[in-house]
Amino acid sequence: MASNFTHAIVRRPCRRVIEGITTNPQLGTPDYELALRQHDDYVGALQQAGVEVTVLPALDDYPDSVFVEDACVITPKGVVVDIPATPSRHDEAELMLPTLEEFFSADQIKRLTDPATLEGGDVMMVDDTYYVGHSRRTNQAGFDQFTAFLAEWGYATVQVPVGHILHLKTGGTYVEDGNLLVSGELKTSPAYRQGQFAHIFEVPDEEAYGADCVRINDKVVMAAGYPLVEAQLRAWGAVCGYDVITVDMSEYRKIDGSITCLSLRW
Ligand code: CIR
Repeated sequence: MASNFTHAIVRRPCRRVIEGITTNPQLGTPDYELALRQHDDYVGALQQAGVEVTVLPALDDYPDSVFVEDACVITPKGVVVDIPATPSRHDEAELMLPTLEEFFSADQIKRLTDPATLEGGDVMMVDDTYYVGHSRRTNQAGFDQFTAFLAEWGYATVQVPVGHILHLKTGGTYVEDGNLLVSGELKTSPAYRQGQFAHIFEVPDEEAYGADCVRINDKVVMAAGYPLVEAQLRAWGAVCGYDVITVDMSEYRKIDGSITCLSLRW
């Protein structure tokens, strides 16, 4: 089932993006001006994929707020507002609410409650099934509450243990048509092996960052500089009818952000 996305939400990086949380300090500090230009290119890629992009203003007090994906999960039937696990990011979900209310009615917006934590980077949509990482950022209560909300909309969930990587989608993404990219520890995940995937591409470790991509209509947007991932995506795309767009993500990679993190899509 190919996606039919019409909208996306992004948020401009704030100056304090250079203070974003990172597990990769050896990559250095992001260059703010370059991060802005890369954000422009990312928005351009979304527009090329045919979605109308709402660009929210920067939030100066929230270094990681450019990663809007973690604030909520948008499904075709409604939205679940997340509770980010990290204190510095906790309020980002609440701050997204007024924008969500412009697009969704009150009965389409569900809210997780304490003690749940869940971040959108841990949620991967596979048609009507949502794979949810059980990670440092998404706890059992988050999974349970999310599952109950999605059941009301007719969707299933599958919990996937996540060890040392940040989020589920850090370790690979579904690009539709049965095609899954998977990297690192998730290569051996039973949840994926028993899942509904016709083709699984095991991303070599040196290209692990490239495993987080996003399919939007007849495009897949991926980070530039991962030729093996790109070749696989182009091979699938030749069969499935999509093109690949590459975007330089160097400044976001420095603070653990990847392609999917920078937008909400529906
Ligand atoms: C964080 O640690 O929360 C941010 N520096 C990176 C968030 C990346 N978001 C995502 O993968 N969905």
